[in-house]
Amino acid sequence: MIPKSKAEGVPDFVLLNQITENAFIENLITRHKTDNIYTYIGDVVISSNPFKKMNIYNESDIKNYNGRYKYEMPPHIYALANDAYRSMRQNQEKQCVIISGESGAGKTEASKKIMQFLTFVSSKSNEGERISKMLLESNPLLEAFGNAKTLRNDNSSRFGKYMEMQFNPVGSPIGGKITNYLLEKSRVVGRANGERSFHIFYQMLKGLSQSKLNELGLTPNASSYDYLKKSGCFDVSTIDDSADFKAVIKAMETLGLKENDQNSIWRILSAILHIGNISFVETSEQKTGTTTVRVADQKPLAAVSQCLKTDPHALSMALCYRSISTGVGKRCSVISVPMDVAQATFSRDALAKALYERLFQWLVSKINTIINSPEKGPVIGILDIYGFEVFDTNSFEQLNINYCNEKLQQLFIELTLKSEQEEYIREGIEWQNIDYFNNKPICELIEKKPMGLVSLLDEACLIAKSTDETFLQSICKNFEKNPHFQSYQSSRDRSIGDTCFRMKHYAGDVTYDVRGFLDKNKDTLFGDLITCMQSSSDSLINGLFPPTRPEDSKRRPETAGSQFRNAMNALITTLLACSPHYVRCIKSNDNKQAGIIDEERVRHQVRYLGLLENVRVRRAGFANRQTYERFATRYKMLSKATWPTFNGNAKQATEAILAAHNIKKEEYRMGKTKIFIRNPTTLFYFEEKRESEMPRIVTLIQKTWRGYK
Ligand code: AD9
Ligand code: MG
Repeated sequence: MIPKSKAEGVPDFVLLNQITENAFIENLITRHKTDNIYTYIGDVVISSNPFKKMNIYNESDIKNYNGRYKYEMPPHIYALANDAYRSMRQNQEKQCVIISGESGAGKTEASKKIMQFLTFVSSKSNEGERISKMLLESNPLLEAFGNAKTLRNDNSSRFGKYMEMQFNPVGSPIGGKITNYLLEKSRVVGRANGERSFHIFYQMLKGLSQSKLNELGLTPNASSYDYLKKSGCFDVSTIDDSADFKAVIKAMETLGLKENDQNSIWRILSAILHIGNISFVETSEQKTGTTTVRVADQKPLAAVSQCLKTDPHALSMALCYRSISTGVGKRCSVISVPMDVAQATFSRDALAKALYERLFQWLVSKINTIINSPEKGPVIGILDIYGFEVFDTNSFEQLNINYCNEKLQQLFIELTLKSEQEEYIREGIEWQNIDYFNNKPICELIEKKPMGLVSLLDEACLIAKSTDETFLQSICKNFEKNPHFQSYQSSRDRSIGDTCFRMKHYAGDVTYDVRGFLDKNKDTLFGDLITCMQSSSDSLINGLFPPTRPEDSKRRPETAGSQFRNAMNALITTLLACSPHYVRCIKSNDNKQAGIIDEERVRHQVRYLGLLENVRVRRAGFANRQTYERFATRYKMLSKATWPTFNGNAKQATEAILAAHNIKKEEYRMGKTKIFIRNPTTLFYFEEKRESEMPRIVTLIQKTWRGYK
């Protein structure tokens, strides 16, 4: 590691004189203040958000880090990207980069820097460059549709993303695949004051030409649309919507999204804005004495129909009435039941959310068909999710987001704190146990079957009489004794409202309001609206609402909560099949301010991320371990005792190689099946020796071969 002056702190927390929380935080603050935003804990990169442009991401920086060993250069996210790339090529193994941290800590920025590095160093051919461009361009496109300004972050990811970059065996990019996780679609119809809907709405209003806007029945004024007006935030000082719109168009062009598709996209987005302007009024039919609702103003309804290419009368009927089947078999008949204003408004919002969510899914699938490669090869996956978040009011969406963060923390614990220690014990290495907070019980509280929170919510959704309140009663009863769960009844804490429960998450307490939980979990879109969308003459739009397959019509659709739980578990399985690399992002302050690092906020994050425990395990432990077979095979040519032939087993060969190079005993331990190396420098030493010996060995082999002839 490059020695650093004391003024800049130590580049790896393992090098601290004393492993205390104060020393850790002091070092982090010193480094942040001297613009050293990256620091290691062994292989883990700790990144503190500078909230200002840093002059460390230039082409020359990429070149400097390309192919170098970590210890040769100051800490950088490029060094981690370089390690992932090298490991992938060397071992032909899948790699993944797991980026975690709370909302606004810098995950999305980190993921983009990693992609920038990987595409730059790997694109050596025209084809490689073409693929790289497409992979990079998927970012602005998906950010426009999937990110939004929240109170925590001006560019907050409202969906989770796992981007796999595919390479061929020589390390050239051949394609990619994006897996997306639960989009916070409720944002389309409403959000907290001071927040915005998804960027693309504002970009479109600012970026489309006046004639195009006229064609779509739009005005450039965002405040004309109820869905946008609600939260009272239109412009954001750090965002240039017009410039971003241009970037979106460029991305669409690079990815080959045809004008046809682009037009359908603008029409769907415009339709959503018009849908929000539809309101309903009650009308009483004097003859029959029944009360029905009708659309109050035909103008937005006509605009929606025009954009979606559907019949306005059919749309109006689908919004105001609901078809219900009665009877069974031959006696089955369908009756049309009028809705009340609240039901019609609910159903209207469900349509807007469904259109947006399905459009987003279509976009991801479209990008995937464009970038996917049928060729098989090693991949590097980059995980960029929504960070842990707490607002004044937290709902179903926050529960899912925070559950996702719990799962990633659990993975980190499993892989770095728990399994590392367990492996020492299994291999018979002397070890002093290091304690850490394990968040597994919190994950179980949410996901366990059949009595976890998600299952209880599903159960409530199945019972016709259930309400959000009865669901709350049910969880309060079931989790009464759970130390990670609190309600007003169990704690008598008045700060937990009557419609709320509190979870003690690894990253802090969050109070969730259950109002809307059942509806959000059921995620119903009435059949009449689906039929109406299927009748659209636009193939992109009707394609978003495929006919129900006969085998699915009998099954209950999976709830949003279950879907997310299953997707999270599938994600963990995917990540476990890769060699992991970690970036842990720290939010330096809550005001998005450059030059400020808030000690208390940082202390809180250092605690809940378990960073000190990470340093302790790392420092007391061994940086590298590998099986004797792998070590001996890789370095056998570095000792006369083992090259060209050796008669013992792999463990004996390993010992012989270490002895030949006078590696001190405290530098390594011999386990039952693996060698444990304390310092990465020892491994680098062998790697460098191997590299310099290679030409000689190759010549030797070639000579021998000629000899046979
Ligand atoms: V969320 O969970 O999606 O709400 P992220 O993704 O963790 O969150 P993001 O990467 O979007 O946060 O970073 C927030 C803001 O911090 C960015 O918009 C930048 O203004 C700022 N930031 C983050 N990382 C860097 C950096 N390396 N250099 C400069 C940065 N600014
Ligand atoms: Mg993000």
